[in-house]
Amino acid sequence: MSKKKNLSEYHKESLPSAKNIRFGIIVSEWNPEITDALYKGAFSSLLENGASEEDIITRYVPGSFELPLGAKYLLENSQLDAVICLGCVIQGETRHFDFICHSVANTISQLNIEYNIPVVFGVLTTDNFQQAKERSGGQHGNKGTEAAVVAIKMATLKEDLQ
Ligand code: DLZ
Repeated sequence: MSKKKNLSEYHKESLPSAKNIRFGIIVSEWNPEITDALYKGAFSSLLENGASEEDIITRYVPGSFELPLGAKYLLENSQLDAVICLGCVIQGETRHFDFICHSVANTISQLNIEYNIPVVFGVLTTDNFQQAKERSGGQHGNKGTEAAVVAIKMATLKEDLQ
């Protein structure tokens, strides 16, 4: 379906400025080649849209399963307007995949409501390493970039309505 589509394209002109928005980024160390690329995509997209480096705090966790708790620590100890969770879970032949994906997605979803702050699900859940490569700076774009765009949009939406 999305064979040739770059899923990360967005209209920069219509995106609100990220200036003065404070971001947390939590990065999983599992599949580091992929999560490093996701991080670069997210970080550079925030800067390109007006965020400053001093307003971005980055922390690492061992695996995607730990992303929600890492995000919670950030939310409780830093004044943030949005948190981006970056990870990569590859299906392989283990049932870990289902357990980890469901747990991470559900718990990140809960954090959004519990803290009333956008916590973005920037986690690749792919069948294999190649698919992950294509979505972390390859032909299908970079999910880190998509997560940054979502964080900017949601933080701005909240600010607009307050
Ligand atoms: C154990 C595990 C496995 C099998 N696969 C992945 C993966 O593809 N991506 C990922 O981010 N983490 C994986 N992990 C590690 C778990 O996320 C977690 O760190 C451990 O189960 C310890 O809680």
